[in-house]
Amino acid sequence: MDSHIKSPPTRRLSTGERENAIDRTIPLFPPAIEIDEHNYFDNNEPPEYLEDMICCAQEFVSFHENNRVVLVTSGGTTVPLENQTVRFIDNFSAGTRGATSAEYFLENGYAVIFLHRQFSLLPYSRHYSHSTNCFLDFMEENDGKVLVDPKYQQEMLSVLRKYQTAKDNNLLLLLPFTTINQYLHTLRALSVALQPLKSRALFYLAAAVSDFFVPLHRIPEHKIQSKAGGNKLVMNLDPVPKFLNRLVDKWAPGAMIISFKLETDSSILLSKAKQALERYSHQLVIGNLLQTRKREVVFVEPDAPVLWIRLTPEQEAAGVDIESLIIPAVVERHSAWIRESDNSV
Ligand code: PAZ
Repeated sequence: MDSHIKSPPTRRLSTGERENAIDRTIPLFPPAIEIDEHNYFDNNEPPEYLEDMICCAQEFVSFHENNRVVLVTSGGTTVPLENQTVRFIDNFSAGTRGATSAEYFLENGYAVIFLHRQFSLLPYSRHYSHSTNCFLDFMEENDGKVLVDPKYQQEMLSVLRKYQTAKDNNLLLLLPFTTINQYLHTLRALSVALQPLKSRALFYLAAAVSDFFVPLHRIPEHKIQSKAGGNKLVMNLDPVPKFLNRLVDKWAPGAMIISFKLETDSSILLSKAKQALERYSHQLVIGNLLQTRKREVVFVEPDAPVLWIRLTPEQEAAGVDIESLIIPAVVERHSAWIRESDNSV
């Protein structure tokens, strides 16, 4: 063999074969430090509406100054490829986990700030929205009037009452995001707004947040044009800084923080969840697999054995939400967190 011919690189790069289409050997990004925070937030402008959102959040927090407040993040962030956005990168999350969890937090006496992807599922209305649950299928015409079909009356009445209680008591604040940049600016601002609540603030970070993005200075203003000859579009994405440790140490000191870890490969779920806990030193990572997320999750927390929470086949068949098991377990831990914080003052 000619000694000048180099052997092929061992790193798996895109070769056109399905299993090699994406290089997954990306090293772990280090957690963000102060300079990363400045770089990101100084160079990626806040959304225009941010000040209004902060005012709403501050009012909500003052109204609930003696209550527990949970910030639930829900749905997926987008990565725009153009400033006047026609195309963007998205992910699968519909917001089911977040919207369902918010309902159980409300049932457990929490006030909820629901930071969600615009047009994703919302607490209560999720029961009657989108293509699988179209609200029109729950209605019937009777003597020229539109009524709820009697077979859905009881269930809808129960959802309606909970929804109205949340509204009448100012227990639910809905704040939308679409892009990763809007999400990060809003998360940081809300964390600061929640600081007065100290340990009574809970962060339940269920949103599916992009790992890569196009920084503002590289986003083209207008729609990317395809040229004759079918040239390829090559994307150059930067890693999104890992701000969870900034949230834990600087943005929300004293609050209890729960993150989610999603994987598709069951053999790495636990190790990735443990790694996240070690790196960010927060209180709980809830691991879940894409394929089984509606029926099982795993709690990974410091100084405790891992805890699997699973629906039984009977519960699954009866349509029980796994969040009805997750949230009481979270509330128990948050109560302990508040007690410990009170004792250490
Ligand atoms: O929105 P959904 O109910 O379809 O999915 C929820 C989820 C899988 C996005 C959530 O449980 C989760 O794991 N969020 C964190 C995702 C991540 O690791 O970035």
